[in-house]
Amino acid sequence: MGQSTLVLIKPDGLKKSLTGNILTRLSETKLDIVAAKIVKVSRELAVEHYKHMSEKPFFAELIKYIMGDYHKRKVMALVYWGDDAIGKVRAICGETNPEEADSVSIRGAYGRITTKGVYENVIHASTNKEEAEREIKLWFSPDDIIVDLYPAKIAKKICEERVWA
Ligand code: 3AN
Repeated sequence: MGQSTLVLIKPDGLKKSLTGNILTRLSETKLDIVAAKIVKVSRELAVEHYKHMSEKPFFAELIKYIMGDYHKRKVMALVYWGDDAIGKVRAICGETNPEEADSVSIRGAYGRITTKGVYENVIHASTNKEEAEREIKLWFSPDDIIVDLYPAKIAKKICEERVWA
């Protein structure tokens, strides 16, 4: 069964110039990339993405980390699609704790634990189908994705938007 999953190359991954290595590792899955963009993460987006962690003692640090306070103010967001996408991507990412992650996994090879105790683990990947849908809808609009993953509707825009001058 085809599945979609959100992948984020976090600010430490971009700062350490790991984008190429990470995308190469992920290409082993033979999944399709159906959306990709570079995002300057707002506090709102960061808090919404990690809302399930809001009670954790390291939450404030986690928000600073994903917003790029410690590295670069950018994240690369991608949607991968294909057979068992969630499991395949998470297997290559490795365990959440980079010290427990298999050393050949992305997190095992490139992650670290900061002196403040936050796992800087280079990459995020959705944990299950429900989280994948929530996260993809949070990070991408329907028109950013080259396939129709979820039902969408036409909304009349009443707000101003920037266009090329
Ligand atoms: P995963 O990203 O593997 O799904 P989550 O959702 O439990 O893991 O955690 C979200 C992020 O919070 C992790 N990627 C990591 O940066 C950080 N984190 C999780 N658990 C801890 C912990 N025990 N100590 C410090 N940071 C953590």
